[in-house]
Amino acid sequence: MSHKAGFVNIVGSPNVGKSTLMNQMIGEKLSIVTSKAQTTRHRIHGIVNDENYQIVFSDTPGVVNASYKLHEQMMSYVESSFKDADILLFITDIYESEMNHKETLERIKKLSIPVLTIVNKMDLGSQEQVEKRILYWKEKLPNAEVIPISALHGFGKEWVWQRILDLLPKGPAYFEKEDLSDRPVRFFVAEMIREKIFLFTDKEVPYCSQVDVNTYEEEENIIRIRATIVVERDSQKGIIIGKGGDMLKKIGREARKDIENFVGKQVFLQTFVKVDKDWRESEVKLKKYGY
Ligand SMILES: Nc1nc2c(ncn2[C@@H]2O[C@H](COP(=O)(O)OP(=O)(O)O)[C@@H](O)[C@H]2O)c(=O)[nH]1
Ligand SMILES: [Mg+2]
Repeated sequence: MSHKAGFVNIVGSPNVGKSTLMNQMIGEKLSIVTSKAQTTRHRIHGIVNDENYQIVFSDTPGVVNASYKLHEQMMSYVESSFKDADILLFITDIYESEMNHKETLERIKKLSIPVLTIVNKMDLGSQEQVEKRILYWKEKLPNAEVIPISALHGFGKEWVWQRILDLLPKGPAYFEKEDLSDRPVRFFVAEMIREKIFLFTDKEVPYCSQVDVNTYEEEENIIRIRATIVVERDSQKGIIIGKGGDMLKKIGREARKDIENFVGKQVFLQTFVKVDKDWRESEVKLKKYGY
């Protein structure tokens, strides 16, 4: 059998389970997952290697109508994801009755590559409910194959996997076969801290936060990391720090556990908080923070 390789790109509305599915497919937590919409801000590649194939998954931010500069940047990642896909996984869930973002739907209709419509969170619905969604999407996107799954529980994963392998184009690998991602460890460290901010704080705070890894020093038995949480206002800084520093300690403690799991080594994590007024609105600042 000749070698297969290709880009499998995941798109869909916010909160339908794109990151959960990507983590399931690569068997490693690369993309952060929370119950809040718009957790994912970048395109994140996760690579699965086998002797006979290489699949480059890419998770994207949910499609939204852009209301500020960071959104525009996030949507451009989604756009690029349409362009280089060999297979598109369009994810929806049993609750999404209609696609809010019409342009994305139109865009998918015009694609000439294979599209799989994945109806996620089937564990939360009755069989009737799931069947209704399947019929709906078959009608909306007649060229796409519809697959019901539960990404959280791994149900239907093998089906998706088999279809991807069937549809993957023949070709040589794009990345080294040892690679798991094209992103450096520092990126994932920042993402794991950002996930805790999403989990533990509310309202606008997570959306106005950004994490910068300032130093990452690997010693024989320990990795020393200094990271700065950047927010937009003093009031948000107060919330991130919390009473007597409690919140910042909690974010740091929980993030450190995840980072230690990820790097397989003891970690010493120091976190700081800084205000950078309206960073989400400034092109220069977005660039500086890696968007
Ligand atoms: N019950 C259930 N929850 C799920 C499933 N897939 C994802 N979720 C949850 O839905 C929320 C959003 O998931 P996430 O992967 O971050 O969605 P994304 O915004 O599309 O990347 C999280 O709380 C997940 O745990 C599923 O199959 N069943
Ligand atoms: Mg996500």
